[in-house]
Amino acid sequence: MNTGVRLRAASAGMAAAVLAAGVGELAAAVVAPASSPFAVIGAALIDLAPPWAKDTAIAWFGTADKIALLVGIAIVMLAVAAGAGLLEAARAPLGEVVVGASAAVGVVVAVTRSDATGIAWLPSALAGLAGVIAIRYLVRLAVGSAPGAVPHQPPVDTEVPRRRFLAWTGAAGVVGVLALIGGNLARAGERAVTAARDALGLPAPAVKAPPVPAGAELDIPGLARIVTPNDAFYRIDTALVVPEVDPAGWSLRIHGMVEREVVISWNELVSLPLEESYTTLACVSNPVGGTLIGNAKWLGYPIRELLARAAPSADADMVLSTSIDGFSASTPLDVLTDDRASILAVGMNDEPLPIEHGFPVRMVVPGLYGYVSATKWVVDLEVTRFDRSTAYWTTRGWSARGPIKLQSRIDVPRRGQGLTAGDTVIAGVAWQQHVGVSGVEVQIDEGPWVQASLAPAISDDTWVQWSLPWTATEGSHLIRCRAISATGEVQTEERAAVAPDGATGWDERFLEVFS
Ligand SMILES: Nc1nc2c(c(=O)[nH]1)N[C@H]1C(S)=C(S)[C@@H](COP(=O)(O)O)O[C@H]1N2
Ligand SMILES: [Mo]
Repeated sequence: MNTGVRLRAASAGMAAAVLAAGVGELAAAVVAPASSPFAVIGAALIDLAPPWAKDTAIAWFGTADKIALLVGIAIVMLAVAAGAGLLEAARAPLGEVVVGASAAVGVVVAVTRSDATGIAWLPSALAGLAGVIAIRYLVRLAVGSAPGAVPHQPPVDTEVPRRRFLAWTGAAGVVGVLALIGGNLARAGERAVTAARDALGLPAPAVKAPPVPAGAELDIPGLARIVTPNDAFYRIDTALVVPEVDPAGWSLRIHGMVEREVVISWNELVSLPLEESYTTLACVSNPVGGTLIGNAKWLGYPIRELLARAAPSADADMVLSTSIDGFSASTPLDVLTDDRASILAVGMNDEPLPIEHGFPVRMVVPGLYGYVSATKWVVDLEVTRFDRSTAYWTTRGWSARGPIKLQSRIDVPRRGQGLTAGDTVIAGVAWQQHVGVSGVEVQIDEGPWVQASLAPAISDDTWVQWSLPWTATEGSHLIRCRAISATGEVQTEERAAVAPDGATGWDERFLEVFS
């Protein structure tokens, strides 16, 4: 094969793959969004990824980790497709076999997902069909022989077949891209759930949260707001395609080591006396100084009350909560039955839960990292024991229990903000949910620790803002902070990685102050 033929064969393979991906995405949009080939392959990769891969993905891409994964899958797919094109040109139908086998992997993964519907196989199967036909036809054009001829005959490299090749390959690519775009715009189910959410009024709370205390919001530019707006709230989950749960069809089953099983529907849940509470959620993958933390006013019903209906047996010590997409979390039973505001939440900052934050129902538990407590799109609570059952991240190297560690963060001054000498303010947030923070200290240029002033906290279940006036002098400076908990614990200097149970260490900023 000469270079021209090789290039065309590889392009033919890639065009066939783009067409196949488009067909798969479009089919999925109509019949089963969560079963699109990209969604299922991505979901399987997320599930198979070792713990360090999750760390690295979040460390590199933060909350854009999902886009990074999809781009990665696309690159690998194009590379495989180019190879399949070459293979098809050299020895048909080997390229078709590669495309067909890739689609078959998609089908198998799609039907084995926990949220698979009866037609979960269809998008990948149609994608495979389109891919096989396209690569067969396009590669034949690429090697310059007419369709129907044997492709590895000596190429007849003339102008007319080349034009025909370019036209067909271009068309396949363009149609594929349009189908990809169309499929993603036309997620029928996602639109239906959005409409269902828009149509819902938020039920009135029976117990309102006390107002945010005066002075809790320091209003310093650059400092995280005391209540995080929904659209700025961090999002972390394993769901490449957001689960679509219609409240009308939602129910939660409480079972396992209980006296009686309890099933509760959406209508029953929202007719119960709902309570408001402020709770700061934090991700175990939040590095020191990181932003995978947010504070909201939640509206929900105490899980304690629902568990009481089911009557857990005395030797149970854990509740395994499971989401519709198969994610699960292990929460100590006593944390769900003591007097804290562990709730099945339906509202977030006076709105129904945003779809990506768990609509229609999620768990919110003060004091524990999200991976062991904050199950979104929750549908099942199994009362069990830590020695009998294991949650999603526990099987991937994370700790079975995840109490939030004492932490503090410097928000301002920001590095590289172009600070000039003179009076300024150092400010940030500190937290140890359900324990509370009693103080924050700041150290400048390795000097003595100075007490910052602490704004009033909303409650022990939320973070708190702190600030310290500072007269900045020209030159480089190193600023550190550490929190002191309500029980007198001083935030440790010792650096720990996020895995297996949360980062520790002091947040620090190197700053350049200009004249
Ligand atoms: N269904 C489901 N719920 C989930 C997760 C998930 O992957 N799937 N991730 C958990 C983790 S690790 C965190 S930190 C919180 C984040 O909640 P948020 O996205 O609303 O901020 O959700 C938790 N609930
Ligand atoms: Mo998390």
